[in-house]
Amino acid sequence: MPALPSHHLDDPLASVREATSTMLEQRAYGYSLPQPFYNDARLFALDMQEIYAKEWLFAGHTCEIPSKGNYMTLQIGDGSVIIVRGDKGTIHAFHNTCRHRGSRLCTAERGKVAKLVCPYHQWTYDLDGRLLFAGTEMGPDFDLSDHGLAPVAVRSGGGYIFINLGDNPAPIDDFLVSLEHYYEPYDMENVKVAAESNIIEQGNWKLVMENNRECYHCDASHPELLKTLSEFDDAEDPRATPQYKTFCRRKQADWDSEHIPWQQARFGRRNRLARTPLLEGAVSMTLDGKLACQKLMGRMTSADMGTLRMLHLPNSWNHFCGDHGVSFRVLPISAQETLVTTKWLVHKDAVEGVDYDVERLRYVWDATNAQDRQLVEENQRGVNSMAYRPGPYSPTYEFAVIDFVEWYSERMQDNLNQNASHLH
Ligand code: 3BY
Ligand code: FES
Ligand code: FE
Repeated sequence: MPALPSHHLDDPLASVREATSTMLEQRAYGYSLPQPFYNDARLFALDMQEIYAKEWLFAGHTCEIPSKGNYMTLQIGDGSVIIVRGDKGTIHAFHNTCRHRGSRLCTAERGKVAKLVCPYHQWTYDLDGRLLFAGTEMGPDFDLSDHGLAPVAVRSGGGYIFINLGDNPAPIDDFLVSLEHYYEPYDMENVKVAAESNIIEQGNWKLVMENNRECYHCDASHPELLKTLSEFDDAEDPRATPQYKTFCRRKQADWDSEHIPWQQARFGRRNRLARTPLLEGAVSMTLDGKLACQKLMGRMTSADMGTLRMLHLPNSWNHFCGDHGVSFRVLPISAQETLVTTKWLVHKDAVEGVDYDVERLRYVWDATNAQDRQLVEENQRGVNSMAYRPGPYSPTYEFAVIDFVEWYSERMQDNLNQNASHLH
């Protein structure tokens, strides 16, 4: 049998890396990606290695693990990750795999524990990942300190928890400082998740993100959302009319008087923060534009806060009104399956049935998610056609999709090159 070139033995994805790098070099700016980026299982494996295992990911909110021992888990590709609150409020993250024979430690999506105890043979870890106990049968040379849980980098800001599975995470500090600033009015330690939805869309995660980055499709597909949301992202939008700009300036002056941040902040193409007005007369993303929750968030004194939009590539977008916030988290499952988790947040003292009605709170984004899911799934089915070719994005309606594809291509290419320089 002829020997395989050695690099193929080391790395089953070696040929995919080369092909992907070449496709990215040759791709046309402003066009959708070549077909394998959306439907190929090997390219999906590369996405998981080079993007999801190396870039900062939005994982969840600090309010979901309010006190010591509270944990949550999430699935990133083949691996599960535990995020747990330890001593003095510190947040730790670990790969959810026991150092004995690899069993998953935490099997639930969330819970509260005193210690992390493996369900298989009861090896017991402290909340900071140190192995405390492994029975009496591991032999004389066994050293507990060699068998702590594998850590995952974790940072938080403005109530948002981010994790990074890589060995060498890029700095994220500037963005976290900004998150603190923009979310300060919401007092994110005193909010709660009032509702959550988990949808599995039959589409590649990049189609999910691309769909979110444009409102070209909104007019035809999102009647509920467009009752309150302007198709213009903000006053800088190329389509913003003079009237809209004047309207923005009036709102911005109101927000300034309350010290509510609204200015657009960007961190490369990865993050964007900006507060933009809702349609005139609307104060919340509901069908009638009236409040969904009577108790406002944080230190808000007026409901008329527009929406604070927060983007985090590769996997989150967010809208925060004065009375409630909505966060979205995108986790790929396979080349053509993606989990989209939506969480509706309100003041932690808001009372269900008194201050808010869950059905009303979630109505608009449930409807919008269902519509987007259909769009993404039809996009995927069409992209799978033998006749699919990359198509042009609109420079005025889809500039943010271009930004996403540019971010993705650059991160993929950079991370591939870093691997190459490690190997040689
Ligand atoms: O999430 C947003 O901001 C909207 C909803 C639909 C399209 N997108 C730009
Ligand atoms: Fe965890 Fe054995 S696999 S204790
Ligand atoms: Fe949409």
